[in-house]
Amino acid sequence: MQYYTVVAESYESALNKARELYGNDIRINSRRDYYTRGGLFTRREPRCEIVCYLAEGTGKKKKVTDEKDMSEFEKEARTPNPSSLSRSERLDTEIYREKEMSDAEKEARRLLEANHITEPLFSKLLENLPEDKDPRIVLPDRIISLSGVDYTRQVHPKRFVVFIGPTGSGKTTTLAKTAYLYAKSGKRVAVISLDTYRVGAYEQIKAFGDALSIPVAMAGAEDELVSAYESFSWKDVIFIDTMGLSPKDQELNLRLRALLGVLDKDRTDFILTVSASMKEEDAMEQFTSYSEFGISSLAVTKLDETETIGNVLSFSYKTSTPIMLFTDGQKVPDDIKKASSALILEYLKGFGLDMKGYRSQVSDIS
Ligand SMILES: Nc1nc2c(ncn2[C@@H]2O[C@H](COP(=O)(O)OP(=O)(O)O)[C@@H](O)[C@H]2O)c(=O)[nH]1
Ligand SMILES: [Mg+2]
Repeated sequence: MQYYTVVAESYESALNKARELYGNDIRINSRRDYYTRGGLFTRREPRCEIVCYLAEGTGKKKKVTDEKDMSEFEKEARTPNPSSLSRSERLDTEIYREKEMSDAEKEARRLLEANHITEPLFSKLLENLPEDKDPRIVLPDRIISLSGVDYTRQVHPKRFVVFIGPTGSGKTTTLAKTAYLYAKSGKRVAVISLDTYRVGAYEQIKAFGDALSIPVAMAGAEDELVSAYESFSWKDVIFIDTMGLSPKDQELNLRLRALLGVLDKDRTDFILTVSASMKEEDAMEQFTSYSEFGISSLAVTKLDETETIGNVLSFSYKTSTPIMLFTDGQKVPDDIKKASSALILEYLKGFGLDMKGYRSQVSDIS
């Protein structure tokens, strides 16, 4: 008689797997429950091994359907007695084991999920993962090498820096913080706001400008934009605030496109502001609707409202758009940081950067 061995996480899943592989006429000869050995990164896990055979020619061949009560099936399956299995029959056993994931990969997946890292970055980070190395050491390195940080624009912004993105994502606040960051580093900066439509928009940007001693001009039409930036001809960088595209107001969108069309593309950077707590589908939708402008980099806002930044890193990777800035609060001009590898590492959760946990693991081995 041909015997089959199936190993799975529980008796039920082993039985289901056996039925899936060998059909519903399978009978169970023996069952063994045990735990896997715990590893450096993993807990012990339950396993159930069943040895089964096909009830052929017994005359009792009976179809067992999925609906049939499991315990009845098991009772019936307990013939013949497990001890009657001879040594040669055991050797004849065909062994099926679900492909076991290495401890390192399991831990790596757990870490990536806990940090909300999504595809395609998720799979990329797991590619050829070494089984004998701690994923908490391997992964941060990989995350950093796959994360795009826009160091160039941080230091050498183009003449026009336009902030685009949905209403409420933090464009105006982030623009004011960024303008101040450059002013502090010795650049001569000015602000032009194209948001002449929203109530209170002028007051908001003017208040920031006054508080930070940065000149602010408003421009609602192309000629006004041209004369505004000409009046700032002696400035190094001109930051341009926009009102965001509206899914409902096509006329407004046309006007924004016409206004931005005035700027010399080669001398303009378009920064898309996305809030860190935004859902990935929404961020993708925004990215697509603004893609015609040629998005240069991302300003990720409201980091203070999220626990992890995996979604942001995944979005940046998926859209091949580097991150330039992070903001983590409403305070202008303080709550802004230039993106960097060090900052990304700081926001990763549960890696070897949790030094206390890491040290105790190390002392366990030595
Ligand atoms: N918690 C938090 N709030 C922010 C941050 N950046 C902006 N905000 C707030 O988000 C709201 C919308 O910001 P605003 O700059 O007017 O967005 P805009 O419509 O895109 O110009 C304001 O209440 C800001 O104070 C941030 O980093 N953290
Ligand atoms: Mg605004």
